[in-house]
Amino acid sequence: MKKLSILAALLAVAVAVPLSIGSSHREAPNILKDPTADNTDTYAFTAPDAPGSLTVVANWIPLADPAGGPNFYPLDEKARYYVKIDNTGDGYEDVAYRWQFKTRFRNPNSFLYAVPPVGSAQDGNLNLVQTYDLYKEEYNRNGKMVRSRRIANNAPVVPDNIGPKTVPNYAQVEASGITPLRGGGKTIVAPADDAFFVDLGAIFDGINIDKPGRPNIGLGNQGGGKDDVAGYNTKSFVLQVPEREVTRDGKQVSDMKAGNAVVGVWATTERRSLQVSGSRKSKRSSRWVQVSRLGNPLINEVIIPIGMKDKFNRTSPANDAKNFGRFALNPEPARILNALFGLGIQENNRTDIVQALLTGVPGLTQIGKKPAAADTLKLNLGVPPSANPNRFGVLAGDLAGFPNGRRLADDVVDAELRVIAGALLSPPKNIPLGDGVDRNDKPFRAQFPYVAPAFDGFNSQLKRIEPQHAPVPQPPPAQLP
Ligand SMILES: [Ca+2]
Ligand SMILES: [Ca+2]
Ligand SMILES: [Ca+2]
Repeated sequence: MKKLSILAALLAVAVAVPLSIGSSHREAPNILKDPTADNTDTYAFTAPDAPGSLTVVANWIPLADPAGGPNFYPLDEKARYYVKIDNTGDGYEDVAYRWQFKTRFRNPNSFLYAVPPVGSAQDGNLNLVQTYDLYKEEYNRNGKMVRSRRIANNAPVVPDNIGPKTVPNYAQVEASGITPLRGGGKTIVAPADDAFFVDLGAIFDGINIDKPGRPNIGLGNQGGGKDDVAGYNTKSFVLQVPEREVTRDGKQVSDMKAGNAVVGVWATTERRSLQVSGSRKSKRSSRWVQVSRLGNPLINEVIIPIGMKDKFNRTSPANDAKNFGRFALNPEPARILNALFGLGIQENNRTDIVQALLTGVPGLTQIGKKPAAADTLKLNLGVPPSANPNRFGVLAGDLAGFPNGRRLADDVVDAELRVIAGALLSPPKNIPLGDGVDRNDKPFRAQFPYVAPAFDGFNSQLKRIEPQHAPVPQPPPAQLP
């Protein structure tokens, strides 16, 4: 048992080392220098309280320390933030939602983000004010934009959660940022607890992992890990729209076998190709280029080699088969695991991985008859939400979870480790891999916006580490004359 546990832990090391901290937090050489444009995770699901709607959570800005004042974490008005949807299976977007931000300071002479108290997302006491317009773009089969419609204008970004003195009722402020959309549905852009959970420290310190009090950490289903993303915030864009807004025929989905049932979802960021920080002149003189993208979790982390990661971020899912198919078909993690431990994991022709993540599972997440192998998060909108969600999703027979879309609570680290080990092969090779962290540090919400509320700066526990050095000797107190 112990031997297996250490083995599993080492496996986790080998697979998870390239994933930095989070599912796509700072994963590639260029984007790690550009946190406001960095997609960290994308989720797509049918929310139990919103049947008939697609719900997407797309997160940007990794590892935001809740106490990171005085400016905290504004989004970049010089970037374009997208959620994209492919409903034809070619890997090109047919529908795209684009958020465009504006930033201003009410009082440039103050250092404060806000003057207490702040009671809403539009409160006049906020010094740093961000708003956005949201556009819905539609594309034809040739990839040409045929329609762009503004479905929200001048909507407020929910301010960062400074602390109880500045924002005494944060839930009220957050709720005031929920914005209804023309055409139906709603959106919010708000700081939130980062929904991704992973024990990175234990994975890096793999050899030392069986220490007293934290046994079996590598065995996935036995807990004992510590969530290294716990206590951090991110920026969540939550979008909920009627299915008819995103399906290929513009109609609601009748059931999971319907021809319009599956959509592929991913998020991207674009910047001007020649952009100098602070320069206004360059704004009109260069075209928009994609600098980040994220569909399935961990693809650019563990499947794409380091020399190709920036290319992955700037290319379209439509070209994934040509650009990166060989890396999914012959995944490096399988080779590493075998070289180190001789586990006999199938290294080549891993059509099971290509199908689960790229072409889709026939009858569940495949779009159309001949889908492209594209890294989009494929969701069958006809599958009703599960009454008893399982963190392993489809691997555990829960068809409403990953890789049929991705719910906030799905344990994608454990699920993908097990898929790489062979859980979807026939016959399946079942190795109970995992990082020992089974759930997020905060409970998710049953209602929009579903993510857990942002940690506040004043009460942040991130830096509460007892000093380990001896106290500095102090001179005797001075006597007042
Ligand atoms: Ca398409
Ligand atoms: Ca969290
Ligand atoms: Ca886990």
